Amino acid sequence: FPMATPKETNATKVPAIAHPLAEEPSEIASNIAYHARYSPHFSPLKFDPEQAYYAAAESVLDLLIQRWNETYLHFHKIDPKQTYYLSMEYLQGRALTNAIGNLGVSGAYADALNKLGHELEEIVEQEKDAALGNGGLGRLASCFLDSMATLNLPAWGYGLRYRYGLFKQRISKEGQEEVAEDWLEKFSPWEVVRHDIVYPIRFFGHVEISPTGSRKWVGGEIIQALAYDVPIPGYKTKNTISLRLWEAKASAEDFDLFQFNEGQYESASQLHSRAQQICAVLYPGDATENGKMLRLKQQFFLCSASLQDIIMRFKERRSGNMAWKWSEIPSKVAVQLNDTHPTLAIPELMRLLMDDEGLGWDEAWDVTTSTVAYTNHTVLPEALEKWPQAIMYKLLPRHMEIIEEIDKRFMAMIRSSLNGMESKLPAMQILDSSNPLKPVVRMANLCVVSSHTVNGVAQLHSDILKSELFADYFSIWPTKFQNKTNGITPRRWIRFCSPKLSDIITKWLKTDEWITNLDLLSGLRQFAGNEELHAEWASAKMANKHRLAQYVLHVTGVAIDPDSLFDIQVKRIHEYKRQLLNILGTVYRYKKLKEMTVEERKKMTSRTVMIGGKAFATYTNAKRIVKLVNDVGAVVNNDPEVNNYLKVVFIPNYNVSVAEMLIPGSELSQHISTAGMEASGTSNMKFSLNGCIIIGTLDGANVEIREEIGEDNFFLFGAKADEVPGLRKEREKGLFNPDPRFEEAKQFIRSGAFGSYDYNPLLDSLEGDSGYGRGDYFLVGHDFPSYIEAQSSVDEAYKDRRRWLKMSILSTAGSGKFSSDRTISQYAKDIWDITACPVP
Ligand code: B1H
Repeated sequence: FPMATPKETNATKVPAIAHPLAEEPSEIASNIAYHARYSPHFSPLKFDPEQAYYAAAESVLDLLIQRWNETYLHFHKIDPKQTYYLSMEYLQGRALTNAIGNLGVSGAYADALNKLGHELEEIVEQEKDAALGNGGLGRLASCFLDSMATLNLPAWGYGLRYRYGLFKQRISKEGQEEVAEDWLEKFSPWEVVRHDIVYPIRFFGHVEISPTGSRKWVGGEIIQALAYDVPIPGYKTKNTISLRLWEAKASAEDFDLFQFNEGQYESASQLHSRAQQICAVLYPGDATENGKMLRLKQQFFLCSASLQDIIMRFKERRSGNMAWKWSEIPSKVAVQLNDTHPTLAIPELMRLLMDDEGLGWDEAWDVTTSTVAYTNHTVLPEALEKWPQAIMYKLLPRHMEIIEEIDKRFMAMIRSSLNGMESKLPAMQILDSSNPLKPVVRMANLCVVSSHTVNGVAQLHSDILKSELFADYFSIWPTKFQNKTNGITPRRWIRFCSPKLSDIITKWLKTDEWITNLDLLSGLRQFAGNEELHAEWASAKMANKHRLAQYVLHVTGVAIDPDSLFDIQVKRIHEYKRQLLNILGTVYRYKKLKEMTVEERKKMTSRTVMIGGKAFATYTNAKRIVKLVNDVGAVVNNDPEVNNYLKVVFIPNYNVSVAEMLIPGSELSQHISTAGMEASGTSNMKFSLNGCIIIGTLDGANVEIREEIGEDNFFLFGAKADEVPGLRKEREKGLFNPDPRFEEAKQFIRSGAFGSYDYNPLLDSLEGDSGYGRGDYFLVGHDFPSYIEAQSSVDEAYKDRRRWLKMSILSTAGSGKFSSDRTISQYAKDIWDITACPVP
């Protein structure tokens, strides 16, 4: 083990005993040194932080594999009913801190790395985020896995192993630029390839009818799905479950050696490159015909591979028992669809049961509908998937037959048994051929018709599903609809990202059980006015603010003052989330500051406004908003007259790791979507849990957060969901009178105060006739005055330090409901009917 620096010397001194289950620092250090030496990924010439990270991660994987195997042997033996969570997205973020934290070996790892001349804090920074998701929906799936493991539930996640996950965001003079993020550049130490788990996935082809009338899908092309498993350790339990990610491969037989030898290299490996495309990127743009086909291929690839795997496991566990029946599937298997993206699981399960296993329609339908459940995550019309029938016929001819049959039988059922529903049929049908030029399949309708349970992700959202989006279905199947308010894992989102605050909570509650029983946080309420707690709370917050300020300086070059109010809005950039309301309010604040005398200014609360988030690459207005925030920041931060009172920072490349830095240092956070449009939101829960006060609308989970923490501890403004349609109508009739402050803010931007970029198209979307994307569809103008007033109340409240600290403590104290442990327990009981299966 050649040496080059003093750090390396330390590593070389440690004997490589490598007991794989070591949990003592010196043994762990040996294991890390062992991996640094014998893992073939790096030359053994150096032991720099990067190599130390990989070696440490591999040594953690040793610990996990042991638990993983025990978990699966145990599940195999007990054969409990098991849940399979199907999702096109997982936003896992980094794994090292989480893994050693859940295993309870963080301290031992810090010591071990010290012995090797490294700091744990520096080592964990080496890891790239696994960003196989876009935003809230993907992060929810990851929080759910953490809770399933922690609750010892027999469950698996299924997803795709994208080569390139969510893009990296760079900010230039032009605004946002997207760069491919190579999370697998070196390799990921957290995945294990399962060379023996491979399934064939067919695309295109045709349906063949046998003389007996049975149907079979044949021909087309076949791509292989290869399993990669990522271990998901539970907190303080042996149970370690699996996130199985599929990769697409062509087989060797599909490589045409003859053509290759003829020099036709591209056509020789055609299927190989087509296979490679499937998992190349997360959510490729679907504006083009090619893009649509690829996205649909991805969806089917996930569904088919996962269901073949599920059925294989079901059969495997029944081997030796000749008397088993297919009708037992629903008592052993629950499949949860994370939005409509994996809808094809429904016709694929039907196909596998009928065409491969020989079941009749009725039996296959009973099994399918008793197995599959669907979660809806949005009511935005543009996000409700509608696939052109023409593309579906081409790619999945047998599945289209099955979907047609489901649709036909559903309509017949309505016609024969339910009077007065006829008129509703066109909207309820799965196949929508109302536009003969472009008939489509409505995936949400297929899900509702074929699932035993449909749920929304916050109470308000679930109510909207019942009263609007799925009202007709609700009238015939009232018991099918449920609410499961989202949650977040307290491990990642407070215990590991804010250890100082966590220690204080443990000290005052005299137990750390709150980490797995978050309702215990309510025990902090009795101390909300306690001065000693206030001092400790304030000091932890201040330390987190300092850490955040350093980070901001590092990534943006802007120095921010930890004594100012840290006001944060981070989430995907979207017009309905109304970052534009935030920045218009900030522009208004800036203008007022400019107009003040020095004396007046001195009375103002100093603020640092931070906004971060990625805009979809082709979403023009979202990109204009990113540019505007950056332009406003450039002017305000360099204005010596006011920059002690206001800074505006765009946080680049917002992702899970950045969130873990921002949220603990936040004091005010903005969740200000137009009421009725944000299904739930989950960052609101993370901020609140970390003692951050919310300014927000009555939308999504905000409603429930406000209920839990008390209305005095929440800065509310804006129209309510049931007022929104009326307000849009009024506007249509020309009855809307804009507040002069709103006009002033827009005019200030139009005047060129923030540079010469043409912001008129963006601001014009807030004016004129109503309609989606114009006429201020998102009601920024309507809510602006109440927003500005709520912000003034924030300024006043922040001046009263004791009041603010009390609100902060009460926010944390009231966040118990929003643990994903609570959410997952409810899914397990009310939808999946599964129970814990702890490894002894
Ligand atoms: C949510 C999505 C989504 N809802 C389409 N819908 C996508 C839709 O790639 N696509 O095509 C990707 C994602 N994401 C979010 O889900 C909601 O907006 C949040 O309010 C909610 O908290 C989150 C989790 O339920």
